[in-house]
Amino acid sequence: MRGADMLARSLARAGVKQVFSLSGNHIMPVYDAALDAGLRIIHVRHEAAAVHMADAWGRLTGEPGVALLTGGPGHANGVSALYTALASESPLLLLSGEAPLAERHKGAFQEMGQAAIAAPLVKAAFTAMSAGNLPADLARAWRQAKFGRPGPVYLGLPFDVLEAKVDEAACPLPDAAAFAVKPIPFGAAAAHAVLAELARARRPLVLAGPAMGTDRGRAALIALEGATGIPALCMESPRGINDPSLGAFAQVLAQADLVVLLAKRPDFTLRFAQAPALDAACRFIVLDPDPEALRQAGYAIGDPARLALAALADPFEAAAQLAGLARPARSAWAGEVAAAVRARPAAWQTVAGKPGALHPAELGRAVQRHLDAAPEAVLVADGGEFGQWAQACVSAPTRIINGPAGAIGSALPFALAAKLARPDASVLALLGDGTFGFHMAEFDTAVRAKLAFVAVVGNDACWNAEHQIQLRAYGAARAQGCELLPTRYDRVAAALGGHGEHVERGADLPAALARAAASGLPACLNVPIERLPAPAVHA
Ligand SMILES: Cc1ncc(C[n+]2csc(CCOP(=O)(O)OP(=O)(O)O)c2C)c(N)n1
Repeated sequence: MRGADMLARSLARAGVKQVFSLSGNHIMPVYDAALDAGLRIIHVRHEAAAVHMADAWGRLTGEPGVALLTGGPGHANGVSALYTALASESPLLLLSGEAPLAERHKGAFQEMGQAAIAAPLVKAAFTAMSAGNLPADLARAWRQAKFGRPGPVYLGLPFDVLEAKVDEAACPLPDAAAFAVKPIPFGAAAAHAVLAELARARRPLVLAGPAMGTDRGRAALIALEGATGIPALCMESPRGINDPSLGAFAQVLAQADLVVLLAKRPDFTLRFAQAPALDAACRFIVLDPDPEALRQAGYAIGDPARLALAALADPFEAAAQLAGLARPARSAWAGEVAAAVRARPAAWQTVAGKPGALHPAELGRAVQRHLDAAPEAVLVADGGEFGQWAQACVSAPTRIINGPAGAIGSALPFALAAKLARPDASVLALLGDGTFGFHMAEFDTAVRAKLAFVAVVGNDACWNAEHQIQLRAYGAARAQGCELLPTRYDRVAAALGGHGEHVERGADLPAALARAAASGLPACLNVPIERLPAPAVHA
């Protein structure tokens, strides 16, 4: 058996059903081995899309998504997407072919320091050195991706390692236990210490990091909030405390006197835990699975008197233990926080755009009604100002956004992987026109893979987020370079075999959304919108 067969069979043992891939010389043995191992290949049109798809798969299933890329430039193309997965704490395996070990340092075709290139953007990066060890290498990478704070892991696959023959009897495939991780336990004593601090606080908050932005994480936070009466929120937006989907959260945050950071870094998203975003006297309990993150939290918080408690903890274990031991309490504070998070300007319920250009809130209203009628929905939101409007106006039980990385462009690959992970769900992506351009060729992948979703492009013919910066910082007379054309992105989707419609009136949106969903194809609604700054929901 070849190393490639050992790898493909080990992937199947881990429960992997498909790999997101773009072919290339170095990895063709794995394509061949995938036939016998029963692995489906979702063949994409750009390597970064494969990594974004693996990212979405990880967020939706909790198990690492697998991207399989070719060596050199193929690998390099995919690397940028690792940053989004790392910041969103998404379990992912990047497997890239590499030049043969035997040709290293001799000028091999596409020889590149691939592990070194990936290293800053992953939890671990290493290269397989023997075919016999491939199953163990894969299991190790898998466990690393899932353990503690999840994230991407890189495993390099030199061509001669994939082609080398091994004696199967001498190298057994990993069993299920090899892929399992044990969470860091959170004992009753630690939980009681946290609960005692919480009982003394008047305006406590629990803030969770991006790893709890998943369905499982949101359910854990709802259970924790229900058991303790303490508001528990997930922060996963690059806009941090001004996350538009958290309404006027920044106002209540400034009043908190104790914040439990549940695998949530007190980083730029939380203004480094300093005043005025947080009260100068606010204290913190830091529970984090990563010793380095604990150290950084202490450094950011600064004054040791503000650090009530810090402990190594798995956030899910801690949430469950705290919920199990808490005595329920109700407070006006919880109601105030909930009202702040729900707060949206009343005008958004009725506002309409100009002829030929919808107001983003008008678009959001129609999309929300469409999603509310779907039995199961996954919302993807991405882009600049329109992405912020989308997140402020539209919600769904399951949501994927670009996350703290703040990198635009992942929406279409996310939507495609979401349909694969949730075949029965209505998958709807809201994205800006600039954002659409990054991975529009993935409509072709979606058509070939028979993955239907609806993408709604808020088209303001502009890289508006940057245009708005120009207007604010330099004035309208010096705004240059951020214009786009009013391109018919619906026609792009249709040309690639999908369903496309151009919708200029709010009244036409419900029927267009229904037709797009009923088409059974990957669909794009191109909707001209007004060029507005991101919403201010703090009123
Ligand atoms: C990968 C990446 N490149 C560039 C940026 C900078 N950026 C943020 S928003 C934005 C404009 C996005 O335009 P569009 O998707 O059309 O949304 P709009 O702001 O127009 O609503 C740009 C260029 C980024 N965040 N990520």
